[in-house]
Amino acid sequence: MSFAAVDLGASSGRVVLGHIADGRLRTREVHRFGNGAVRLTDGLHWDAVGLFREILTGLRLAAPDAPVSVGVDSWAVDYGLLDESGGLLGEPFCYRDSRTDSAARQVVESIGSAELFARNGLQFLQFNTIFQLAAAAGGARLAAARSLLLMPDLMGYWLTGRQGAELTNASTTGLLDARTHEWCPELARAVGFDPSLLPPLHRPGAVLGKLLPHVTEETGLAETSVVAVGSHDTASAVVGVPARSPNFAYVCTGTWSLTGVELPGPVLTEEARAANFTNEVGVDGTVRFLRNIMGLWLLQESLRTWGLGPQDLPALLAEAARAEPLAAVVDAEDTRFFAPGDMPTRIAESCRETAQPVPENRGAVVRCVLESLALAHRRAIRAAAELSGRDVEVVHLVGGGAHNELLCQLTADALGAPVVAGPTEATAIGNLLVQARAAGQLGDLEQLREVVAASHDLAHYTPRGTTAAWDRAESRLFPHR
Ligand code: ADP
Ligand code: LRH
Repeated sequence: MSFAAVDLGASSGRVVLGHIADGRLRTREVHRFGNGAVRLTDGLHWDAVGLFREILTGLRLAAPDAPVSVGVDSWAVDYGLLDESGGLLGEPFCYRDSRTDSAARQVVESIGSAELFARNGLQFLQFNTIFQLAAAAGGARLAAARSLLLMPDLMGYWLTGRQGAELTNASTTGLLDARTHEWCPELARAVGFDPSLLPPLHRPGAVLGKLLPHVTEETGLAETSVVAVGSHDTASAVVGVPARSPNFAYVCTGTWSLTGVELPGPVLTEEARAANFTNEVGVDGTVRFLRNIMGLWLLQESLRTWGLGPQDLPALLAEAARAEPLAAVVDAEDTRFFAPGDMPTRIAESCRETAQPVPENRGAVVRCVLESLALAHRRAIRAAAELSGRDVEVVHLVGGGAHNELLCQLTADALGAPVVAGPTEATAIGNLLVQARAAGQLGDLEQLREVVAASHDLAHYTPRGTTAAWDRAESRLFPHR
């Protein structure tokens, strides 16, 4: 019995087939495509229709294996608005669009950051859906809208004709109650939109329906159902962490580094809010207590600035490996790095402001990025452990960044703790495993993770030397903390 995972990342998407055999998950990528935001006259957007076309192409390529189900996950927070006939009201905005710069602060000032955190448990990120909707309030599109679908739910709607909101991704909107896991209509009203736009919630594992006839015709898939997975990519990635004990931290590294621990319930303390931690809902009602760190976006945008592409990465990483260690580090949570643009220049500015040497060549810039990420991973993991009381014995680094041996090693060095890297496709794997379970093949999360551990070659990194140099770098960058 085979399953198809559609995993849409901010930098690339893929369609992956999988089936369980002898307690292992066998996977085969059938389609991969690039993704990125595009600037139109009114701001930064995603090409939602283009992404759907790629999904259809991927499903056509998957058709010979006749997957019994398809599950879709994507990055969080972004949405399409539909009118009363179900038509899309403009291309979805990308979360990096600058229209939320002021709207987010205004919402926090009017509701109060403590009150907001007490309700939705989320880290302040200016792009949370609630802030995007505050920026859209009063506009013609929101006025014409009859429903709001997050990206994977939008793709699910185009596949099945059914509208709904999957819980893990809904928890990233800022409109979900962190305790009851129900929508907060009063928060919707407070930012100026009708709560009836928010569709009914469903959990990972729910069957959404069969493919629409024209999708069947287009793809050749006849009996395939669409099944809800952890549709927030990070929720699926955390399912795909090959942990063998509860005492683990994770770093889901792709465009972002989502760094934290998995807990049975939210941490809604004032300390957690002040440390800018988020409580996102995971599969099986778990909580992903984590911080969003700027991630390999810093590297992606540096490459773009230099006119280079992913094919140039190996040579650059080799240069970075030879560069001087810990010459300069920047705060990888600094919002100056959030908008698309010239990262090497922003990095140089940050180094000057903190009285550190400016990286002089590309290898040194990449070294600075990777060391800054490693330091940010360490800070988030230590804070997560302290704020939640969870012991962390091992750090699992999953996602595209697990390909990056230098990043994995530096993370182990900074933390003085072992790092287990892989799988790189943890998100697609988590997506597939939740589908396999919905088909009756697997049990609890622990068992899902046993399958991941049994199915993938993992790389083990042990820390080199002491963390003294990292301690010095940290106090150089954060002298008052
Ligand atoms: P997202 O889902 O956010 O689009 P991914 O998990 O696909 O991100 O990770 C993409 C990142 O992984 C790239 O930006 C790159 O830095 C890193 N990566 C991918 N392949 C390699 C590789 N072979 N070597 C080093 N890094 C890699
Ligand atoms: C990672 C991710 C992350 C969100 C961001 C918008 O792809 O889903 O968890 O915060 O995108």
